[in-house]
Amino acid sequence: MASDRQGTAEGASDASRRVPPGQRLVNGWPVSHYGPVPRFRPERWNLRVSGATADGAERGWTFDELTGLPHVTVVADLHCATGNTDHEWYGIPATAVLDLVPPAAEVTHVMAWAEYGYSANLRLADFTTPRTLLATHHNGEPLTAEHGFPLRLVVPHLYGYKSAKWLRGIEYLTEDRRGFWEERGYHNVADPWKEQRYSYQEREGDGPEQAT
Ligand SMILES: Nc1nc2c(c(=O)[nH]1)N[C@H]1C(S)=C(S)[C@@H](COP(=O)(O)O)O[C@H]1N2
Ligand SMILES: [Mo]
Repeated sequence: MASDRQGTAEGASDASRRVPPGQRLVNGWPVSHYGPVPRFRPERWNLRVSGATADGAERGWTFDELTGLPHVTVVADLHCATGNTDHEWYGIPATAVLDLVPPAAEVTHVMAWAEYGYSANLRLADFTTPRTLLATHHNGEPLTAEHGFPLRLVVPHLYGYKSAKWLRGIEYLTEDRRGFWEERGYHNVADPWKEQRYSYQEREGDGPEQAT
């Protein structure tokens, strides 16, 4: 997980900024997730936007429909498992989802939903950074199955557990709710530059309830 590198958006080229404290560069691209790798079945697959939408309606796209949405390239590492030097992601900016399916005014967070019930909660502001992507490609190639094919979230500025692989849904939330790892002892916010790894480090306001 790592950092923003020099690239298309506002990344820094200063090497000291590239790797957050306690992180190291690793060779290759390790695979890291809980549970099996799902098989992509295009005829059953969709991406759903649900929860507190502005008009109260849900919206869904097939994979073919998704390819018609605007795409951008973002150069960024992943901060938990990897520190490879050439992660170039290509996909749909998260902001495009918000433009196409406006959230209700009360929305403060989103839940990213993936296959097999994996989930990761994000503050709306973390979801709407220009570098947060619904990625379909990595270094010019479609994602491999292990890395999230056909679609994964990439939140470059947070620890990797926020970057849900095999993404299937975005739920708009009007209050914060913990996702899969956030319920299992990981930090609700997950900023690697602040080393927000574990929920016991949470302070007032970092999570939906007092950390214990
Ligand atoms: N669906 C799903 N996505 C997931 C996970 C998971 O267990 N399930 N693990 C996360 C964690 S902890 C990390 S570090 C990154 C690793 O991504 P990679 O395997 O592509 O390197 O995926 C994240 N996305
Ligand atoms: Mo991770």
